[in-house]
Amino acid sequence: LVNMVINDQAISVPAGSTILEAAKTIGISIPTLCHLDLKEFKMVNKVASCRVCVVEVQGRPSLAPACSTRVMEGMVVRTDTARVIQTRRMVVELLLSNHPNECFTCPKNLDCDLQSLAQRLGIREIEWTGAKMNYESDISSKAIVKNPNKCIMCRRCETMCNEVQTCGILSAVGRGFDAFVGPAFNIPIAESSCTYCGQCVAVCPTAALTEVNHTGKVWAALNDPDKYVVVQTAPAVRVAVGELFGMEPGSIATGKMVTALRRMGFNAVFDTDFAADLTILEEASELVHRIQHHGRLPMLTSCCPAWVKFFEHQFPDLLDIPSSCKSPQIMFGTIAKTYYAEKLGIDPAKMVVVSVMPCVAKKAEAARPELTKEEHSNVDLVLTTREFGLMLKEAGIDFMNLPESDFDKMMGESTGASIIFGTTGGVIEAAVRTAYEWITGEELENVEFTAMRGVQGIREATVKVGDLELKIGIAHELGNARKLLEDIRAGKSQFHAIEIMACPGGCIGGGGQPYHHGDIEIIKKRQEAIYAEDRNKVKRKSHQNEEVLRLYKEYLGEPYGEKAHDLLHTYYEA
Ligand code: HC1
Ligand code: SF4
Repeated sequence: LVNMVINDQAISVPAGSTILEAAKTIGISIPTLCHLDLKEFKMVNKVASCRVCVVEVQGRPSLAPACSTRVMEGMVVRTDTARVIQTRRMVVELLLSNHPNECFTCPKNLDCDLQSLAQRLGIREIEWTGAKMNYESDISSKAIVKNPNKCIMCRRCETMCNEVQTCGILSAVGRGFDAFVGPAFNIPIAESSCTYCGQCVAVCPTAALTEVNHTGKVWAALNDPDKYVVVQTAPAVRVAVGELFGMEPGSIATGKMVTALRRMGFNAVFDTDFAADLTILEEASELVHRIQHHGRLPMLTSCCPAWVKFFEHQFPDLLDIPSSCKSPQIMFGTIAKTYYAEKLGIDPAKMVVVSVMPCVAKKAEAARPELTKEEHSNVDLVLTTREFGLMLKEAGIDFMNLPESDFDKMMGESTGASIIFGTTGGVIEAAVRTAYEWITGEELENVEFTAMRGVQGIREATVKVGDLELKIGIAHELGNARKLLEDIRAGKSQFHAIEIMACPGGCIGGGGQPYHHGDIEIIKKRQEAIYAEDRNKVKRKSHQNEEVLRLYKEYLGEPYGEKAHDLLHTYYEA
């Protein structure tokens, strides 16, 4: 421990702590802007570029950034002197002098770290008139909008993209007042190797990076009497949407969410979890098939669209190892516009399928050419959890006081196995629950595979399935995925199956979720809620989903059979 004094209080803190961390232990919150520290997910932005967190350290002539200055024995720090406060204000005023004055219409209005900092520091006027940037927004992609004029060069997105995701898309472009972070040579995002994981969006403190907005198109569809509009909700949305309405992180809001969607006017409210169970029937079949017929191993899960983009861009020589299963989102769209449309006698061209997803890459996935056969796409519009919340506010729906209700029948049933898709490790755990029973012919009693759970970037588990020692690998964040893929490429991988999710914690930490503002506890609480919701279910194995079984009986035939292949499987391209 190191002994020191902050604002006259003597404290002892672990050696290696920063002044910022030390101050926090005694309830002193030093303002920050560029700083971001989600340590357990290895997401740490340490550039210390903004200088908002400066403090006075006795004996040092210049102010020190609290986020990157380590404590030392006998250090005496003040976080509240007139000089400190003046300097912080000046730093923020300079940033504001170079920032567009459009808070009213900004997508991050009331959710912007720069705006809240200006409020916290009580800034009411700006002394300088800075040069404003005047770039066009980059609207080239189906998922992410980049507005360089709002970039404050905090470099959070760059750290995320380059160090955590190892995608290397983002770096500084231009100089001085005109500098911003973007793809090299400022090429359009759509022409880069961006995976659309959206983690840059998740950590951008301003609206320099946001999602493509589908809310207007969804309202238009809901108000079009010729359209039959169905909605599906992803597993991770129900454990996060409540945060937008003041519920504690980790609250489960499934029933209210369903009622809210019905009140918005959707003709049918369905669950992506239904399609996740369907995915497991296909994916577990594929895994068993590959194991029993000496197929290509390990098999990789394929439901995370950013991860799919990543291996297409970065590992084009390994395109035969991912599962050929479409993601649950896309399987849902396909089944809605075939089986469900036929059952109800609705012309699929008049059906609009909307998804509510924790993810921005799902917008790009829904627009992939090979998944948008014929004249209509399978999934037409994708809302993030945040956009869904905004629409509810716009409609004046009092989320907190809504009664709970259930999903509609035919594509609304789900098991616990499908719910755990929402956090990394859950997809493969769900697949093992089913594959175990299929391979051994015995009932699996304890369905919880705790070795597959947690927040570590790479996890391994071995499950005894009859005579087989089934070896499972799990990774979240693309940098960790890269390590597992490099092992495969080098012929060193021992796994039968690997689950990969691009975002920290999986979909619960997706780029379309309510902003976590750097609080890792929020992501962990969502994860606990996912496992709690699984335990709440009587049926916890995908092959127990009656609606899925009926779909096979009435329409698809056998899992992994011809019709299932035609409708539920896809291919990848470099
Ligand atoms: Fe996910 Fe999935 S779990 S990818 O993380 O396989 O987005 O929640 O909907 O498709 O089911 C996201 C979540 C989601 C799909 C499923
Ligand atoms: Fe990088 Fe992901 Fe952002 Fe694309 S979406 S720029 S891959 S962090």
